[in-house]
Amino acid sequence: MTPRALDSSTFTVHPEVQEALASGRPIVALESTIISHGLPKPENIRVAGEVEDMVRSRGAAPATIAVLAGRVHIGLTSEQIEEIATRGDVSKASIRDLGIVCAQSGYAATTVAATSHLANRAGITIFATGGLGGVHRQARDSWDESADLIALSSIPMTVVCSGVKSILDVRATLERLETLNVGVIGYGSHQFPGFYLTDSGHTVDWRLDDPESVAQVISTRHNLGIVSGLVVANPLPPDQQLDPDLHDHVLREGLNLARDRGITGKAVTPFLLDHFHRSTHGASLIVNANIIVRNAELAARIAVASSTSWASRI
Ligand code: PSU
Ligand code: MN
Repeated sequence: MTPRALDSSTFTVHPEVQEALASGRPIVALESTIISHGLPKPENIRVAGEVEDMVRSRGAAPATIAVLAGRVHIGLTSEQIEEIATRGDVSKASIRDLGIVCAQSGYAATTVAATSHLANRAGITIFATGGLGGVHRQARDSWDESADLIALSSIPMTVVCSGVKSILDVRATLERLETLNVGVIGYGSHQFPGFYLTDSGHTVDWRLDDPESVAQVISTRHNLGIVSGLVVANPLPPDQQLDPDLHDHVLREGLNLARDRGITGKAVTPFLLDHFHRSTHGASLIVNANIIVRNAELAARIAVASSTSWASRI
């Protein structure tokens, strides 16, 4: 599935990922913005490691993606994960930033959009994260809509996530996903998850209940020549979600603070996530970490089911 050979002056593929690509073994791409900008230190290093361990324990190779000293790394060593988690000069890169960061030998963590682009470039088709970017509240005035959405309209990536962060306008985001031809599947539920919360209050048309069914949809989309992405929305079990009252209170507070302090653009998401982590005294952090690890587990199971069904056809 590799579109064209990767240019070795730009890309470094970790040996574990290289071996998996060569032998058709399952791989799960992982983004790095959640490490550098989404989670506080030092928990970010721990969570990034747990996520990779989970992927391996389910039989797939983890490929955390980031830009280090101008090179795109598909798969990181634990030292490189630590670098992304701790350096002060790691920028948050969407697709449009990649060319600049690489040409200037910079360091960047990749968003869902940039990770999807790079994973696809490397021939990886399944990706796990916490929450997708989306349409921000008041987007009618600010025009703030994540490039994640438009990226997924033209990249055939399956993204396992727990919906979009509750800080966003969920209804508008679902509308945009429809407009942009991005498939949305509820995993084990017709309710679209609300990231920290099990249920965003919005429903989705399609529900699948096991990794094999998702793998079948992925291969059928491929046969149909559909080149847009597929979102697999994986809700937390209700007993693992953040307390909904606490959530609503902290969210209102955070949105007001962001407005009062004039926080805009790509700083909005990290600001609100940080506010959540501080104001819930770490409760949201535990939930956030759990979300990412669970999504990595499901993505690995889908990747394994996909490679098994491909193999059985040869
Ligand atoms: N969801 C999280 N934490 C994050 C992000 C999403 O729970 O850090 C990151 C992802 O990398 C996503 C990006 O792609 O935020 C979206 O940012 P923006 O809204 O600026 O496009
Ligand atoms: Mn934005």
